[in-house]
Amino acid sequence: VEASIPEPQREAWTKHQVSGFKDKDGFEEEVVRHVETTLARSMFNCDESAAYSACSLAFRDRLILEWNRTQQRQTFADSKRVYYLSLEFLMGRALDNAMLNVGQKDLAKSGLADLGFRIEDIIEQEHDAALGNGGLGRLAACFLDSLASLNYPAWGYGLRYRYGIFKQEIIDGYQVEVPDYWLDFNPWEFPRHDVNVDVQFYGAVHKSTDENGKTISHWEGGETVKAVAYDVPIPGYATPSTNNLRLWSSKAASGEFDFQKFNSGDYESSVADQQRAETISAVLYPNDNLERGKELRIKQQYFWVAASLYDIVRRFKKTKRAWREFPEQVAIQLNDTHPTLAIVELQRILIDLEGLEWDEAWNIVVNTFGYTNHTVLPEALEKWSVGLFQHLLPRHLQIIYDINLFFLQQVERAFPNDRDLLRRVSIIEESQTKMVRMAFLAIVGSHKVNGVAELHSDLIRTTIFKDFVLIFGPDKFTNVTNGVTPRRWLHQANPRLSELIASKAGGHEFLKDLTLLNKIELFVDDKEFRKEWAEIKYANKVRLAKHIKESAGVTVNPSALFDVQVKRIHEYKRQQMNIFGVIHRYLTLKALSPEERKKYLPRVSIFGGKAAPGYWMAKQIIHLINSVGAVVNNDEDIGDLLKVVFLEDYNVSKAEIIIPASDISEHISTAGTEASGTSNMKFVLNGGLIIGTCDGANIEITREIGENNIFLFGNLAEDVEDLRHNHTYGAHTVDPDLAKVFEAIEKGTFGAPQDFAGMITAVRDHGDYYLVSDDFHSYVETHALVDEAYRNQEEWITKTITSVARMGFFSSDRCINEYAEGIWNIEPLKAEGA
Ligand code: NBG
Repeated sequence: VEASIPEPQREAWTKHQVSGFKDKDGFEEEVVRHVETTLARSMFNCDESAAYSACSLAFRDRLILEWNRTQQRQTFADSKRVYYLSLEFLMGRALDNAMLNVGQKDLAKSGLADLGFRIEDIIEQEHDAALGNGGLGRLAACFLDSLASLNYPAWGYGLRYRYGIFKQEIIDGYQVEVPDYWLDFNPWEFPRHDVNVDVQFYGAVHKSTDENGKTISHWEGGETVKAVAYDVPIPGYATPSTNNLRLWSSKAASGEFDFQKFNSGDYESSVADQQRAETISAVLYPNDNLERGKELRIKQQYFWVAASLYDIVRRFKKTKRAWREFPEQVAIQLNDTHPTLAIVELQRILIDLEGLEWDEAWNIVVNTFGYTNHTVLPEALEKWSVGLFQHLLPRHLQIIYDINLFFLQQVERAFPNDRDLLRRVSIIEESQTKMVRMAFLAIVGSHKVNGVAELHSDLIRTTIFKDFVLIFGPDKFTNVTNGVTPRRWLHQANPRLSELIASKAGGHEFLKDLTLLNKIELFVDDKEFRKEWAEIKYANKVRLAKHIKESAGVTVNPSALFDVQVKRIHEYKRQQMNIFGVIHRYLTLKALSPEERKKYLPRVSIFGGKAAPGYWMAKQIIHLINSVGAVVNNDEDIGDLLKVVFLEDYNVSKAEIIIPASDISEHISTAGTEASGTSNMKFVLNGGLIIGTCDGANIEITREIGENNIFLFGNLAEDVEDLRHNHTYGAHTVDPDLAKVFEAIEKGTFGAPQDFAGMITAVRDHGDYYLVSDDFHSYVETHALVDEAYRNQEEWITKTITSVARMGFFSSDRCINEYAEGIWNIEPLKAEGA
């Protein structure tokens, strides 16, 4: 049915065209209207949560109008679009961001005040949208903000998990996981029940021959699940452009339930089909940098990829262009290997459904896709068993075999008789159980492959993907160093600092062009500026201290040095080294006379982060941190000199409080393991210094801000392999200071020693894979330098101002422009007024 309104009736539509609220009065009117109609409440029962809902709905209505216009503009311009496929989008809260991006926060603040509410309390009501684990998911969220802010025609595609990342509770010092049922009320999504796609699983492949004698494959039978679209508007900053994030939710294809079964009295199993289908999008896998090879996970991947590609292809087909123009209209970016099946699915659509020849189709596919690698950790590289594929996606397995065959033939032609090379690069790993290597498939099926920081991109070129550089040449491999959005991570999280910068950098332009931050370096000696700079940091620390008191029950002194490590708990990120360092400090303090002790700089060690529920060692680390806190925080000899805090349930909205309050933050991964890190950028951008290893983006941060403004320590990536070799085959002795720390733990200073035995034996007896002992001495020494530097407050302030001034490079806007130019070949589409 043609859904477009015929010309004669359009007049009525134009006459009644909806527009968003124009001023404070209009805003208030919208809020009251939503309270009284949408929420069916009144001024007699409007609590903060209802006010939040109504306020969000008022903004959502505004966004949706801009969003409609943006989509119409993009369709009309018919220019190339980019599709960002990510299994994770760690969005955090939306209301504050929406108000700031559309430039209406002040209006909303005074409107809400008129209605009897404080805007801060209203913002606080919102539940984080936590559809991601850590850096990878948050990067996707920053990218969406930049794509919209820079007016790129772009869509995000993901899954609408019913349960996002679990909520973490700390009970008796242990992590306890609680489900995050975030969809109870979510004003930011639009269900599109009319936009749905049937996705097929299992079944079998049959061949037939057409009139020209060509073989055609038909994938038939099996099970069908329905994907329903939910759209989330993504507002750009200071532009009307509002992009779309489309999240798919799974439903039984047969409708609510099977009436046949129901009528025959089999109610339970009639509902079971429904529930089984809904399981696909039910829960986010809570692993960061780890893949488990579970069947439900690959079902999620195919479900999401198939629905997204169907949508993308449908949109392209409306333009009636020839297939060969597909890569001129469509760029698809694979956020890690999770969406790699999209490569196979597009090839399948083109050859099986659209009747293209293999080579023409493959050419289109390769020119469409780009692949971003986010890790070199072997346990995080996806591999799926051939048997599982055969069962779940039989036609895709055949296509993968063909892709591999043609690829290996190409390799054989270029490097004749190098059988070991063929074995090494084969997409199919010929192991005991044959496996499909998803990263290799992603490389072969994309025209560009990028890492996320210089060191990381060098590492993938010289280690895990070395053979592919030889085969495809170096140009296919590139680097795009990560970035963060200054809108959320400066303007929203640290409004006072943002205003102070604006007052010296010529207004808020720096939020659109972060290189303008360099203007504040001129004021590094300006007394007033410095004073206010320091006051803002202090106020942010007071705010965090209040949060620490409320959530962890620990009183901390805002004048102490705040030392922060917040990120997923992982052995490679080395929170264990941090807590060992804290214990070392504690033991040192205890050994001093009260007079000597007083000379020490007071410090608060703040930790936060979730452990994957099945990651035993990570949970042990959390337990040790809490156990050390319980002892140290109650030791009267120590008082304010050392406090140890574990902040429960670290997430995006808590990061917005924690990051602006940090003096020094820890980015201390074993060199060569952290692909980039992005919180390092956020901390420096907020006037905190960092202590870190020569790893990931730390290296480029150092280059930008100057090595006097960062505390680097530890072994270099190039030496890691030799060190590990020596641990195994040479004499491995534990650093003497670290040995004392182990001794204290084993004496029971922090509770039952057996609770922490795993952490100790990993270092002492099991090869110290993460080089904790090798780096410990320089880590402790560098912390002493931090203390010394912090004592000189004037110097410290100079360092922080200089660093912020030089952080312009790390905007996700720069990053997105690099992708647009070097990988996607797309142009922004400016709206009037943008
Ligand atoms: C993570 C890396 C981080 C990096 C983010 C974003 C994965 C697989 N990788 O170092 O560990 O900052 O990706 O690129 O989650």
